[in-house]
Amino acid sequence: MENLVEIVKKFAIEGDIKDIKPLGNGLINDTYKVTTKGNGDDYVLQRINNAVFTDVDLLQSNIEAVTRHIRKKLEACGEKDIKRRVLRFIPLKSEGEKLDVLISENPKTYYFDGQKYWRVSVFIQDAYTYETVDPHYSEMAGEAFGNFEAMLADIPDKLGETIPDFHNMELRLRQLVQAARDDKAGRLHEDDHSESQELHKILSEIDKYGEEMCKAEQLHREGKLPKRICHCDTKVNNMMFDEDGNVLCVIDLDTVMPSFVFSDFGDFLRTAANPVAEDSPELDKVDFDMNIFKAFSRGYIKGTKPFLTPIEKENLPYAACLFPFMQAVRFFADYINGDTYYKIKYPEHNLVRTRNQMRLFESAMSKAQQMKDWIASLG
Ligand code: GN1
Ligand code: MG
Repeated sequence: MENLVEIVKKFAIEGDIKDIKPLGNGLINDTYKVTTKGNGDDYVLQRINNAVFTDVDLLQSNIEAVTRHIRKKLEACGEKDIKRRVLRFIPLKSEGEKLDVLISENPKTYYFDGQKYWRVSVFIQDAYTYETVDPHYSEMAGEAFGNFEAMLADIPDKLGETIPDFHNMELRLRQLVQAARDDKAGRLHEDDHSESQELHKILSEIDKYGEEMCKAEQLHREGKLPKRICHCDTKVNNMMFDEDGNVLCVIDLDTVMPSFVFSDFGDFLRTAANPVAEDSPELDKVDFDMNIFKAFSRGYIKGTKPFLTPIEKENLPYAACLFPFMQAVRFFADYINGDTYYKIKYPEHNLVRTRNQMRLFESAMSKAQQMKDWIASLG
């Protein structure tokens, strides 16, 4: 805690720190809430996982460009509650003597303590995130993520890929093949036959659908599918709602980068349409909920009306299948690699997640035709 206080003090925050406590349940970064004394703003402190985001400078300049652009748009349409509608990152304190910091228009919004990278943003007051949503909230979230993409369609800055080829299915499959070849943790060749048999079964199941799931890369190569600025981590809990249930803003902007629209559409449904958490071992409860799909797609198509092409639209059902599949491949590769990427709470955690996501994928695939009919009916 002492150490964290010292870190927060490097940033130009207002008010005195009262306490700092862990916040949220992200799988990559470490997040804390910084409460200040009195009525002023509270803050969010995050340690940026630079094993995952290796170019922190690029990461923060993407985020600054995105929040600046959205803030401008909101101001232009007379938004009164800007503070709760877009994240604001706090620059480092200028230490008086550092001329380059003083004259720079865009002072740095991250701090490197010699080992770790940190950043601070304003905590959004009276905002709520949810782990599950009903169809009504899903429709609003769909429109809000659609609007988010629409707002960023004319961003003047060129954003880089903070994780190159982040949602490239071909790459994710190659990484799984490599993991299986290396079998670093020895999990594919365990003495326990029933476990290694299960792992091989999952591998062959993934192999069966691999090519079909790489349709996006294929369409892109044929020049039929553009990359646009997307959020790329549209988990349900990355959207904030106000006390009356209205959408406030989108958070967790680390992965905002050029991608296919399938990323945002598919990843939201991966978490929202599954009645249980992505790491639930209760496989019989895993199901792809069509009511959530219908509501979310209605909202999303409304929000993306200004730009969505027919090819993008007709492939939204594919996106809904792709994301549980891709996540299964990523969790499984991490399991085989010996759990080096995602935080885990117990040794089989990544395997449990893999089973869950494969089950969700199968459920979504079984509803693909229903999804297509629904999307076509939305006109
Ligand atoms: C990670 O950090 P968090 O929990 O928001 C991951 C996402 C996965 C998700 C699975 C940079 O997101 O891509 O979908 O876990 N983020 C990164 O829960 O890999
Ligand atoms: Mg998150």
